[in-house]
Amino acid sequence: MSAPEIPKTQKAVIFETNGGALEYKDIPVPTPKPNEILINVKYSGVCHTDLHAWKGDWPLATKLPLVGGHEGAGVVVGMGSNVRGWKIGDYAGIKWLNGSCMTCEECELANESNCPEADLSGYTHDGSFQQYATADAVQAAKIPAGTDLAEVAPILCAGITVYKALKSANLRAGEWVAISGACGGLGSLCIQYATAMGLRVLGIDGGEEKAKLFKELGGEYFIDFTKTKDVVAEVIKATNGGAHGVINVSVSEAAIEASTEYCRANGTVVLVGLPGGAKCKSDVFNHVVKSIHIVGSYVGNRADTREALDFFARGLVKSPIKVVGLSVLPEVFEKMEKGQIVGRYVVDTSK
Ligand code: 8ID
Ligand code: ZN
Ligand code: ZN
Repeated sequence: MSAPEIPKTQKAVIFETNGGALEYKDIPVPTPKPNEILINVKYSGVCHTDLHAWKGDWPLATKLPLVGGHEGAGVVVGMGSNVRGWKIGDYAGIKWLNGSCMTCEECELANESNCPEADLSGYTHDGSFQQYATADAVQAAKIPAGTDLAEVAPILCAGITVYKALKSANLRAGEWVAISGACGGLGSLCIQYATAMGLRVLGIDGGEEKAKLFKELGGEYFIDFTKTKDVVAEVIKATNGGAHGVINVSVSEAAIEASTEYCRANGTVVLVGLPGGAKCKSDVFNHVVKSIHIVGSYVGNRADTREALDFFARGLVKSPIKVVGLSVLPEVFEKMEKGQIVGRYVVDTSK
């Protein structure tokens, strides 16, 4: 394929300060560094992390001004001189981990997301809320030709993250996994990966619409936290003794604490959601006597990416998406802040 014409400017959503105006406007198209590919982003998922980044919720500074977004799916339109393994026209994905040093101990062990020099899309590196974005050629995700780019977008963060989190829970087929925040972006994919792995899925989230989505995606037992008085007791009853594993994808400190109480003896609580300033409180007596494990899980590596995409390609996982224009990103953030997103919103960068 001949090199496509690349414009000088493009549409993007950009902010100058954390919590400041989200401006939809024309900005220059970036030039790829020698190690980078240039991707014409067609669609980008909107992850709750993008909202945290904009608000400045975490003890890690964002680049400013910043173009957010890290679930970008598009087409390779350019590349730097050192790039190997990509050609113009390939489908490529922008992930949270844009690039890493590849020489430190964590990179050597394939824990690239834990690299002290990790470069993060939509955080320290302009991300996918623009029509053209750059990505390190080593870390960019390979997306098979013919894939629906809107539907694959959420796999690039939400899918990879929950797939890795489920692996971190060390569960066996037939065991119970509880998903706290089951019907948001990460949760709605987690239900399906868990089901595909042969696990029994209990979901906790709030509202009728989420209860409906939970059943549609194959979940077995739903608890509405806005209506249930004692979530801990109900999980223990429904799972006959507690969930063998818990995936915490809600943005709630209280929900994380509760998960340490309804986790079964010798089970694993996986921390994924990142409520600003939160602490994981676990009663020491309960923790010891039940010998529970509490582990953190942070996106996934290149193998997790390939495997998570493979579940999607085989039709085992579908993205429950709603597609809207990039220009209405502020409205998506507003809904997300209120916990009103059912499944995942994906922005179309052409609108
Ligand atoms: O690698 C990682 N660890 C990683 C990767 C990607 C995202 C971590 N995250 C983090 C995000 O930064 C965010 O903090 O995971 C969290 C969830 O991201 P998301 O799935 O993109 O958010 P969402 O779509 O808003 O879904 C959150 C769900 O939690 C429910 C909400 O109703 C919503 O459906 N929820 C809340 I808020 N409080 C709850 C509670 N107390 C709850 N569900 C049950 N109990
Ligand atoms: Zn994300
Ligand atoms: Zn490194």
